[in-house]
Amino acid sequence: MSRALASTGFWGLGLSLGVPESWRPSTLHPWRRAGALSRVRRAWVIPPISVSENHKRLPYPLVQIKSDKQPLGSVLYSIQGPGVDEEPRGVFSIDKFTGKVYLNAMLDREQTDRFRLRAFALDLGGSTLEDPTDLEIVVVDQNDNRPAFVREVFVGRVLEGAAPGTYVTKAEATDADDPETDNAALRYSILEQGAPEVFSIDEHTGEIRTVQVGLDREVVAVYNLTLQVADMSGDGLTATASAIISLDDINDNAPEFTRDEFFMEATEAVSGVDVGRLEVEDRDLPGSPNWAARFTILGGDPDGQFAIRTDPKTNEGVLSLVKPLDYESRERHELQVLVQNEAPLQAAAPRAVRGQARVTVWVQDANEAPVFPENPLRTSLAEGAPPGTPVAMFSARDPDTRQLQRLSYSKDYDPEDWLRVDAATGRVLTQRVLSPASPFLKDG
Ligand SMILES: [Ca+2]
Ligand SMILES: [Ca+2]
Ligand SMILES: [Ca+2]
Ligand SMILES: [Ca+2]
Repeated sequence: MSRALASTGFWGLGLSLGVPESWRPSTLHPWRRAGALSRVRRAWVIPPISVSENHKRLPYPLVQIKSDKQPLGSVLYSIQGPGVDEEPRGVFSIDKFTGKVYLNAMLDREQTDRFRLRAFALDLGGSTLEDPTDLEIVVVDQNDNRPAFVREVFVGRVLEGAAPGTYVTKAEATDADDPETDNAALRYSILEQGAPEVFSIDEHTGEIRTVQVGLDREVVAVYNLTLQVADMSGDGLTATASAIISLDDINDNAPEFTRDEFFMEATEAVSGVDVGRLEVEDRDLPGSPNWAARFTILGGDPDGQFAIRTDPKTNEGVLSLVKPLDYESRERHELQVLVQNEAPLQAAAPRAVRGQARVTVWVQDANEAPVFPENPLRTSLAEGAPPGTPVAMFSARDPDTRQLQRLSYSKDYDPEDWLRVDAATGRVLTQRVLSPASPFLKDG
């Protein structure tokens, strides 16, 4: 508050604030040197009058101007300009008899940092005693503005494994105070980040960079930093913001099978069916090419009977049959299977322990029961038909086509022993005259 505000060269005009009421303003002779200098340059040589913003004791005497022509008679002083009779009106006034200039309102440097007034000296008759002269009033800054970050959250991204010193993002703050002074001299710092220190900030530029080697997304994917900015070159008013820094994934983890060996069973003689699933793990970003598995059958499938596709949801390998297996020619298949990512693995990534697995597929011998295409078979017969009348012809099918099997037919339930079945052909004949009164006939 009570900083020395200005001392103005050869005029010896010194103003300070916070002094007692009895303080008398310095006297300024704005016209005294006028004659010695050219008219054009005259305004330049009158030193500015400095006054601090936020001055609360009002009215406050700023300066007293005097004309050397006063001995010739009474002088009437007046001022004009923005701050007097132009907006903002009434900030300054002058005692027309004494020439004392008063400040009447609290100043805000951030709104108006200087006032240019015109000063007049007239005789009592209203005639000009002196040429109008300029009075410049400079508003001196106080640190009355806290620095402010331009946003609450700064977002940054950096590849995991990036070299120390890699640029991540830039924090930025403003301060409404005078940029020429310490009041707006900002310094950035990181208040909080997880230990150990992972990021640094340039205190002058706000640039955030990596510090550590071996940033690993699979350990910490997102960092949340608390940033601070302080004026007065770091010792003044402060403000805080966050920086959220995400590590972008690289493919630094090889996919691995969860087991060294998988066992499955597959039915022979079918194709286009799934046999089983191969579970894998990959620590990289799920759903990304760094995570997605690709399977290769390295050996054990000389006839190309197997294929492996990836389940995009689970990343499992789905083993399927593209050509039918044959139990009789091979009961067991042993496949050597490799898993890799869609994206190439980083050269520095550790080698996979279970990058390969053995898959044992046991072939199931298929011997399915024959089936009747029409079951039950309904038929009708004339009443009193003689024995030997054909009733129906059953024809069953055996899906077990790869095995030589003979079908034979026989009857199972015939309480009144009416029918006879030809075991080889499946033909059914009557062997007695059917009685319509029999409780075993339906609908007569
Ligand atoms: Ca400030
Ligand atoms: Ca200020
Ligand atoms: Ca990976
Ligand atoms: Ca990774």
